[in-house]
Amino acid sequence: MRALSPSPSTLAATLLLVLLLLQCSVASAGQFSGDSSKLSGIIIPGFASTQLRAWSILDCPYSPLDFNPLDLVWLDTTKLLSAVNCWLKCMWLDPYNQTDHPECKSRPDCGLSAITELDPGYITGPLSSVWKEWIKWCIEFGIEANAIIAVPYDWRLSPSMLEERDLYFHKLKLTFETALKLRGGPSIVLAHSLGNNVFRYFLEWLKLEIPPKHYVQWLDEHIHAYFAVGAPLLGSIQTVKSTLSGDTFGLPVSEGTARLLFNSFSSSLWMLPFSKYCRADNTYWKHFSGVTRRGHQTYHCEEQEFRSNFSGLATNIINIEIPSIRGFDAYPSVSEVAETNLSRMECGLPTQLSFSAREIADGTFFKAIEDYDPDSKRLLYQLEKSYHGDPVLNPLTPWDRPPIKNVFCVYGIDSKTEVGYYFAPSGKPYPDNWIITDVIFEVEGSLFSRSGDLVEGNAGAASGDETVPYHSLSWCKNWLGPKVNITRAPQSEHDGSDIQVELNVEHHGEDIVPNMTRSTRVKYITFYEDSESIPGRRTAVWELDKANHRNIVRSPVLMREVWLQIWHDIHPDAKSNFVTKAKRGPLRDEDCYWDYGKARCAWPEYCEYRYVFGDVHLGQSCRVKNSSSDLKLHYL
Ligand SMILES: *[C@@H]1O[C@H](CO)[C@@H](O)[C@H](O)[C@H]1NC(C)=O
Ligand SMILES: *[C@@H]1O[C@H](CO)[C@@H](O)[C@H](O)[C@H]1NC(C)=O
Ligand SMILES: *[C@@H]1O[C@H](CO)[C@@H](O)[C@H](O)[C@H]1NC(C)=O
Ligand SMILES: *[C@@H]1O[C@H](CO)[C@@H](O)[C@H](O)[C@H]1NC(C)=O
Ligand SMILES: *[C@@H]1O[C@H](CO)[C@@H](O)[C@H](O)[C@H]1NC(C)=O
Ligand SMILES: CC(=O)N[C@H]1CO[C@H](CO)[C@@H](O)[C@@H]1O
Repeated sequence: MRALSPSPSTLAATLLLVLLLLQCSVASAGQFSGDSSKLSGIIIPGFASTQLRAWSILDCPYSPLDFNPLDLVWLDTTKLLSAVNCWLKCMWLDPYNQTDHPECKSRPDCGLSAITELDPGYITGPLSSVWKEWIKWCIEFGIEANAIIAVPYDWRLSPSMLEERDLYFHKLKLTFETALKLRGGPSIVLAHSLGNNVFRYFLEWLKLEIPPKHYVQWLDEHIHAYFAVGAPLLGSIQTVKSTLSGDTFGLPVSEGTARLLFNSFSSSLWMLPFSKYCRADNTYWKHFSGVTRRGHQTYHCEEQEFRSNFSGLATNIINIEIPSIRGFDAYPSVSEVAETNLSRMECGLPTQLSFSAREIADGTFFKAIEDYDPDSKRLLYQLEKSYHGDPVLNPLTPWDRPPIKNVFCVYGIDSKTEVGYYFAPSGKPYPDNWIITDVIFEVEGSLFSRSGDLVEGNAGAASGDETVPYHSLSWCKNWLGPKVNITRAPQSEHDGSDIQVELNVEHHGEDIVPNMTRSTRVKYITFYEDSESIPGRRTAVWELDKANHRNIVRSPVLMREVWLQIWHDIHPDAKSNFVTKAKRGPLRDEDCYWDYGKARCAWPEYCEYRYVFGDVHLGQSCRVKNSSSDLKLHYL
């Protein structure tokens, strides 16, 4: 009933009023300040979060359903169920040159609906619409329709193919420029998951596109802040599972089919895990020194890579049993690896080999199983062509802080997350030729096997967000300077009584872990903030307890914090560097509820009882007070 209510929430109205007033404030030259009506929000969605539509006519012989132009391909579960072979033709790409199937092709949809309407009916969770809630917030806060821009992309493609086939990065640059021209102000980038890899590639591509001395100026003019949400900064371990044994993401297809499909996409390797101690050559400088790079990509590893065991991650990512030996020469490419246990191989026993993130990213692993797996050659081909040999950036290398004014890195922690796998031959033919015999999980700072046994390794201070491990998510703590202010506050509305602050914590290279207490019943959000190390620029890391990788973008806490931070940034009276954490009251009618114990609306300072025709229960009639715009000034 309330969703249908025609009157906008009071907060939206008051916020809009504030925004209109702000419009009149005079912006000082060159510096963006105080005019939210000029801001645009640009959303870069994650893997599999853009709709794909058919751009062909395909008759499906044994099914009543055909594919006609503009029919939904990703994701129409009815068609997937009734005509799986047709559907596969429309999804599949040639594993070498990434061309479409001769009978059917699909192209990404455009506009906001391309990322908000992903068939939420059949599948819940992973693939359903993650952005719908976000858009709802924007509307509730009075943001104009043309201020929110989605930049959907064909998530099946590698970055260079995105540009080659769709001119994606070219169009993305125009999107920023159009937003500036249309609304007169910079944009806020909100990227989720793989969207962060896309944005990173864009920043490198841009370096080659505009004159070097205008690069930072372009960024300052066009981008006010970058929110990196759930970024797999050192890759995602689950990619390895999808590559070797298939991951259906909840779709009604077999794992083998999922594997075939996933491995036909060149994007499948974009999120491979890599070592934080090894860096690929910087293509940018090569470009100017005139050295052409052909053939082998080189990684330069710090000594630490060889002194520590797991490339800085929790454990070896792959432990795989190689069927049996056909003589040492069968795979000379792994001589160093194989050398470690030659004696067992000569006896013809199955051999278990282990691979760290470095050995996966540099191709050693795929070479090692080349003789046992038909997909290896194709994957190696894509790895060398689309990643190691990419003319703009080899993305399988650690990312330094991007030169954007305000960078916010946001992720969930302390969920059970897969960090390593044991594979063995299954005895079945390709594509079902590997089975997972064990999985290593990280759980709140410890490693466990599937059977629950504790495992030795290099567990981080916390665990990941269910999809991406902690080491990969928290890499952005390296973007903070040597001194950091840390604040831990409850995620829910709070009055400031349970808030912990540590100012100017020093750290050098290693992970920063606050010396703070945690009540087991409270979910916290921990803020790491630095506004000092680079003059005029701010960096922050927000860790949300138990926030899940895919659902984090629709979590009310994230939306509230992003809104308050932006609200703070554009307010001419803002004095602190970051929005205060001292208190969090309800912001929307939905946040107000009935307190049965006290027989009144909770948060009386913010909420009042105001019945509106159509309310069904007490809580619904608790609404944010008209006067709450004054209260919002507390957040400056
Ligand atoms: C503010 O409150 C009054 C009654 O107290 C109500 O009539 C009015 O509609 C409210 N304003 C908004 C914008 O909701
Ligand atoms: C891509 O590969 C397929 C099959 O290998 C081939 O038929 C097609 O002509 C190739 N396309 C291009 C553009 O090279
Ligand atoms: C590396 O692994 C070896 C053997 O498993 C172990 O003895 C050694 O302590 C490990 N080194 C580090 C730095 O963890
Ligand atoms: C953590 O804080 C407590 C009290 O605030 C202090 O006694 C303890 O030494 C601190 N530990 C570290 C490692 O700083
Ligand atoms: C930490 O907070 C204090 C007080 O707000 C501020 O002066 C200082 O610059 C902050 N430190 C960093 C590293 O941002
Ligand atoms: C170098 C190495 O790890 N060699 C081992 C290979 O396997 C045999 C039998 O299990 C061990 O005795 C070796 O130490």
